[in-house]
This record gives sequence, C-alpha cells and structure tokens, in this order.
Amino acid sequence: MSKAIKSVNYGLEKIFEGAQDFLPLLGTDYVEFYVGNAKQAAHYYKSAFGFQSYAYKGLETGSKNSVSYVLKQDKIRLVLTTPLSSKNPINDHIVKHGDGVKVIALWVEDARKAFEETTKRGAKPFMEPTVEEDEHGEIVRAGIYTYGETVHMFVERKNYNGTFMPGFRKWNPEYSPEPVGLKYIDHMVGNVGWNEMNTWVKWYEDVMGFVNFLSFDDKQIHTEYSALMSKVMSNGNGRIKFPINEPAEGKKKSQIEEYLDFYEGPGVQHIAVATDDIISTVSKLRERGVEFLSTPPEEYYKAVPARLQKFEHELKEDIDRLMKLGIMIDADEEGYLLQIFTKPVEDRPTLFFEIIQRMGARGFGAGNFKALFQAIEREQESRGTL
Ligand code: TYF
Ligand code: FE
Repeated sequence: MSKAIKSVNYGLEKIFEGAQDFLPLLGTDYVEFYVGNAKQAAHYYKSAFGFQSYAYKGLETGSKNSVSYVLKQDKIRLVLTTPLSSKNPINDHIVKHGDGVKVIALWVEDARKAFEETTKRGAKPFMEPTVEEDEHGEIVRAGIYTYGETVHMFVERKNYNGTFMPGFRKWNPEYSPEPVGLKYIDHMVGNVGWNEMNTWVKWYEDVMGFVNFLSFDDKQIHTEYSALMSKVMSNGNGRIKFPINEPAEGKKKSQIEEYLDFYEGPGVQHIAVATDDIISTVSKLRERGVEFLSTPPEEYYKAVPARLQKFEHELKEDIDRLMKLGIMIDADEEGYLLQIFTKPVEDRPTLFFEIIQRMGARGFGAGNFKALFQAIEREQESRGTL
C-alpha cells in the first residue's frame, strides 16, 4: 500500500498541469437522485444527514410528470426526484436500479461550449443545450452520459439569481432539523464493469480533459477474499475528483461485483462529503440513526500513533473519541485524513456515503483499505453475497 501513497509525493499541481482546459469546471453544482418516493427521501436526508429544505417543484408548481425536492447543506445540493406515473422514463430507471444517483451536475461558465467540446470528443449526448427562464434570469443546461446510465449535466448559472432553477419555488417548511456540519463534496466514486476501468479512465482523459493522479491495483486493494482496482481522475483545478473502480478476481465475490449485480450495471458507488469537525459530525449522524460500517478493532487504533509519527504529523483529535466513533485515520507526507463509511443507504447494497476530514492529506485513505474492505466483507457475509 505504500506504493500508492508514494505516488502522491511529487506535487499534485504538476500532475494537474497535464489536464486540459477545454472544459473549465467551477465545482459540483448538484447531485440528483432518482428515487421511488422523493417526499420520504427528503425527510430522511433532512432528519438523518442534516440537509436543509431549499427548493421544490411538483404538481403545485405546474410540474405534471415529476416531483423534485432540493436540499442544501453548505455547498452541497441534493435533488431528489420521483416520477408521477409509470409512463415517465424516470420510472424505468428506478425499476432497474432502485434509488440511486442519476446526475452529477457540474457548474460551468458556458454550458453550450462544455457540451460542444465534450460531444465532439465522443461524449454521448443526454440533453442538448437548453435554456430555462423565469423572472430571475436564465439557466443553461446540457448533459452527456458517463458510465452506465449516469449523466453529467453542465449548469451555467451566471445570468440567474433565483432559488436553484426556473420551475422551482422556495421550499421552507417548518420542520427543519439542524445541519451536521457537511461542507462540500470531496469526491464521487463510480463502479464500472469487469475490465472497463481503463476505458473510463481514457474517457475522462479524452472527453473531459481530466488526469489520472492516483492508482490502486489489486495487489494493493485486496483482502484474503476479494480484490478491486481503482484509478482517481481529477480535473485541472483539482476540485472535481472521480475515482473509478472495477472488480478484480479474488477467492470470493468483490464488493464491486455485488454492487454491479444489485444496481444492475455501473453507477455511483459512494459520495464523499467533507466536514471540518468529523467528531462532531459523526456523533450527530449516529444520534440521528445513520448506520456506519463496523468499527475497526482496537489493534487498528494502537497502530495509529506510529503511522502518524512516520510522517511527523501530530494528531489534533482525541484518539479515544475517534475509536469510539469508528473513525479511521490515514497519513502521507502532506498530512493526515480522517474518514468513515456509512452502510448502503438503500435496501439494495448499492450507494453509500463517506464522511471525510482532510488535515493536509490529499490521498483517499489507502492505508485504511484493508480494514475498510474487511468491514465491507463482514456486511457482505451477513447478506449472503460474499
Ligand atoms: O474513494 C476511495 O477511494 C476511498 C476508498 O469500494 C474506497 O474512499 C475505495 C473503494 C471502495 C470503497 C472505498
Ligand atoms: Fe472515497
């Protein structure tokens, strides 16, 4: 695993220079989930994850075919969308995949140009550039397909000052649980099929101008039972990071294979959200009923001081509190990071969340992979899918 950490050493700026700037990205705009019951999903993400009510569209606003709730927490926007009839194609998506991420929307200066630059490099169109207007201005959106049925939407909002987007109205219900300190999306991971990882790495390079800045092969990512491979893609300014996983051959079924079976194809595996106080955030999430993977054993925490000392970092957090909450620690030359993973948030073992606090480190927790994958395998075991 040290090999993976080493590849971070030689300055990410230099690597990012290799990225192309035909597609400048300002950040993640929103993440849209297609779900069976958006009303209940919105309640869950508010009550359990501390998201705030933000915008709504539905029958009351003239939206006849679907309902969407927009939730916000600091820079993160989630859109939860449900179809209102079996004829809406959103319904087919849910029938096949269950609840899941349909759209990773990216904030751009010029959506028409983003569409043109990516489609001329081979992207499959999802939505031609489309202007939506109301009294607050206009939004331009265009979309392309990435892995599976997942979509990247380009969102241009420089001429808009309303709530979220035309078609939505402010949503401000009385029920408003406190935020838990989630700040922004750190990375979003895609699972793709057997031997498809490099195809998608090349797609992100050629079509989106991204660079591959970290790789983990099955020699690094394996347990006694299963294996996977992962390559991290980043845009030029490093704000957008998309690791891509594929299953690898092991004695038993890889967690990636389990995902592909239940999602019935490639899709978003996890969303990593950043906090600057993981102890507070995870305490609140646990109180509110969010379920996390089982905590690493005590020996894991005994080894932490040495892992940090090796790079001469000083842990600012109380290790006993980290241990009680099951938060994992990883270190590299640049600093350390704290991370923890939820169980899947649907009945199908598909999408889950990661909570991450970066204390200088820009890696993905390679030093935790073994402990993490063993915890995932205990879950797979309990489902009979290992
Ligand atoms: O994003 C990452 O790479 C880490 C580790 O199936 C990880 O969060 C990698 C693969 C996986 C679960 C977590
Ligand atoms: Fe992650």
